[in-house]
Amino acid sequence: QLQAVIFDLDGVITDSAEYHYLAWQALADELGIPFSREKNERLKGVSRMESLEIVLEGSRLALLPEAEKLRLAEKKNDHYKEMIGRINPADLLPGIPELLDSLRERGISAGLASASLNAPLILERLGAARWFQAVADPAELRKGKPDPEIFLKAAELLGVTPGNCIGVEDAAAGVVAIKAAGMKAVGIGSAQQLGAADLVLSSTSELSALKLLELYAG
Ligand code: G16
Ligand code: MG
Repeated sequence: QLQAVIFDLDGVITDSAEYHYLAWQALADELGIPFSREKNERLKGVSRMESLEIVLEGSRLALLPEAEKLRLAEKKNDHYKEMIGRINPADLLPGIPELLDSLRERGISAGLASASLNAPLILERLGAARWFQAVADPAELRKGKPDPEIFLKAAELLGVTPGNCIGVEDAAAGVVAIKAAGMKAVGIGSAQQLGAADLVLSSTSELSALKLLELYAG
């Protein structure tokens, strides 16, 4: 029986990716290093410090001492936090409130598996914290996606068996993490990028509790 659905945040619950992009672009401009939307694609689902490494890749700044890198990451995060301070319930992606209500009515738990240290703040701003029975804390984990650790942690916090869960992700590394956790995976985006998922939907508006139950049963 389907016990829980475990969600990624950025790109699935809300589009905070745009703010991440703007904050990284501003930092890159300030440092005088090239950055683009294309390069930004590689940052999706990736931790803050790993993202910085990708941003600095190919530049001399990649050789900066760790303390300087931490300072740059903090600068990006301050700017990012300033922008996400404006997030509100209207920023929930289409179909998500209906899906979370419907899961709750059916007694199916919801968990969050986001690589973002800002996830609890964003859930509060969205008015979405009430829907989630568990939020995995990425600060406590050793490995990021594509490692399954964060999805397994969310299942553990919910007290459910991974095999009785479905994970929902917008990033290829996230889909790999879900499958490695032994869960069924739903990808939100293009089938070309998320081919490893058991079901790919082009938008969150296509998600429904019925579709998830069908996927689980099939
Ligand atoms: C999100 C984003 C990533 C971001 C990461 C860390 O992950 O997709 O781009 O780098 O969180 O965010 P922060 O700097 O806020 O800790 P997810 O897993 O929700 O897609
Ligand atoms: Mg994501």
